Amino acid sequence: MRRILHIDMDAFFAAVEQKRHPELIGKPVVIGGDGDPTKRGVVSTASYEARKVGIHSAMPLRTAYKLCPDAVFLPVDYKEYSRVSKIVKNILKEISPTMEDVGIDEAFLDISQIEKSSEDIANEIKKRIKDETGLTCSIGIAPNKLLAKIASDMQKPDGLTILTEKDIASLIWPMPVRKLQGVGPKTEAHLKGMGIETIGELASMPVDKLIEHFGKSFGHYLYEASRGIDESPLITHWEPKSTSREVTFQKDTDNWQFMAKTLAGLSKEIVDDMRQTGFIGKTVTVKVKFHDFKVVTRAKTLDNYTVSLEEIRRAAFECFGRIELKKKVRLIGIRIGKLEKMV
Ligand code: TTP
Ligand code: MG
Repeated sequence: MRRILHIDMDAFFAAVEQKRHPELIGKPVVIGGDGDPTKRGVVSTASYEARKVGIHSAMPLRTAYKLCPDAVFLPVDYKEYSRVSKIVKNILKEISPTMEDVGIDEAFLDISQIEKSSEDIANEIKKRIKDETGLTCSIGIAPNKLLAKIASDMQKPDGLTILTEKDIASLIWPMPVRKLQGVGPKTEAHLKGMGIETIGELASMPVDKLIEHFGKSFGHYLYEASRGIDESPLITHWEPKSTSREVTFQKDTDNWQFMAKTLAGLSKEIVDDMRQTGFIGKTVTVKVKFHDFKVVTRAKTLDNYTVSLEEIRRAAFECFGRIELKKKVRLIGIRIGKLEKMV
């Protein structure tokens, strides 16, 4: 039985600021733009005190200012948040080397092999993070990534939620469909049109019907996800049998054609590279890092090993198409995994 842990730091940017400026503890703190709420820009995050009056991520700073003129507004200091993030990731890697880094304040950890209870492992992580950074986090533990991520969000802040398959009907099914990874506003609206609002209602749909509405791949995904089924592996960055290329844009972009052109270029580079070194590969992974450093990856396993530019590019675009581009993009990358030496 797999045991997957998902960890997400609480009000991350705001908590880091409150830690280094203790006079801000207990106060409404809003992080965003260059910290001037009269200028354009959006809220990156807000302390829980500021959330009480309705301030949230992505809200214009000016709106936040209207809601709470007394809040402390601070600029985003990615350098400091990345420094703290590294400390957290190093603690996690010491607990288990199988870690998937999902962004500045999030990660998955495979703890299946550790001979301690889930609760003990979570408490050890919480204590070490608290000791070394002064911050709190929320942890979810479940048989797979899909459920672990939902679990970590269930009792924020400083939460610990352990889910088993038995909890799916009672705890997951009453939740809105949006809680499922990959279900964004568009899918939510489409499902609503079909009379489906909760994960349980989604689970009552026959797979054929979902495929009819959402295509084979996503329809099948929804069918399984609504049942809490997810066999996706952790994508660790030290996988030796892979090759990757990525590009950080000079300016964050929402230009689809520009991103597509970049992805096509990266596919070509990676295929040239594989041909030169004599490798063939079977899985294609596309990674997108958004302006807020959140990372989304989508992978496709091909039916056969290949070094065909056309097959690899097609798979890359299929993966790219499954990523919801609702925020500006900072980086795009491609990786070919399961490499084999050509004989
Ligand atoms: P989140 O984990 O989504 O938010 P959070 O850690 O601030 O709060 P929570 O306790 O609910 O987890 O995002 C992590 C950091 O990423 C957040 O502190 C700031 C940044 N971020 C943005 O810059 N813009 C955004 O729209 C979001 C959602 C996050
Ligand atoms: Mg967080």
